[in-house]
Amino acid sequence: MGEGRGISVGIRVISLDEVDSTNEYAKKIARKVPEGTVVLAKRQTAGRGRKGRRWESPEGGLWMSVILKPQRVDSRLVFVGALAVVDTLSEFGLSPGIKWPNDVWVAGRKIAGILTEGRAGEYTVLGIGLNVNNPIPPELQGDAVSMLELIGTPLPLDRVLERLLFHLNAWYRVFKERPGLMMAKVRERTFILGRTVKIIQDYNVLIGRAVDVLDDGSLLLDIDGQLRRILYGDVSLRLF
Ligand code: BTX
Repeated sequence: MGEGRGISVGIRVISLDEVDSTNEYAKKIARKVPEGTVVLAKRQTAGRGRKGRRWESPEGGLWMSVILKPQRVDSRLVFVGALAVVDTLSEFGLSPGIKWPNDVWVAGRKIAGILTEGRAGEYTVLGIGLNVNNPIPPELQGDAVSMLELIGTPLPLDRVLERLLFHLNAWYRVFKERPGLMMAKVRERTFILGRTVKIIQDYNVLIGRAVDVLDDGSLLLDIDGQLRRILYGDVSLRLF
């Protein structure tokens, strides 16, 4: 497994005009390509979020998947993507925050989503969707936003990609060498802490105050004075 220090996200970029989902494509080739290979598409016809939800991916956005081969499967890899997006957006003058566990928001609206999928001991595909210059469909207006809408002018997609790859490299390295440091940054950037949230866990609905993100990536919720750990991966979170 590639655990060397020389691993570089974006060492190879496969650029496609159209694909169903870059995550699906990446999963098909993951075993045959080196760690750090990126699959990029101008548009996705069946972009996916969690639990089979649809991810709108018209031309103009950044739709990509990174193939990683960490020693162990680790749900915290989602934060490598979230922090890289946060740092990229900050460089463009925006003030993003992480909506635990896998979205990035700016000004109360979702600008990016991260979807990790993988096969234990073999690979993890880190999928990132970032609204850059793409239009936001009418049904998502009010909930979703693009960099274009916030900045007021279209951005060169290759420049955004270059900064995102830079930050993905940096955070992947921190994840491997100092995961505690990465989690400290996640905590600092998670804007839901201190707020009352609603967690939907299969048939269970929990309402409580988000207290902390623990080092294992789980969310600590205060429900009427009782602390409960919520594991990543099986929840939807709503803000009040
Ligand atoms: P999620 O399940 O947290 O979010 C999906 C929800 O987000 C949808 O139900 C919809 O309400 C909303 N949504 C859909 N499209 C957009 C959009 N363009 N911008 C903002 N909100 C939207 C989040 O899942 C994870 C998404 C990962 C997407 C990447 S793109 C590259 C890779 N390939 C792939 O198929 N998925 C990933």
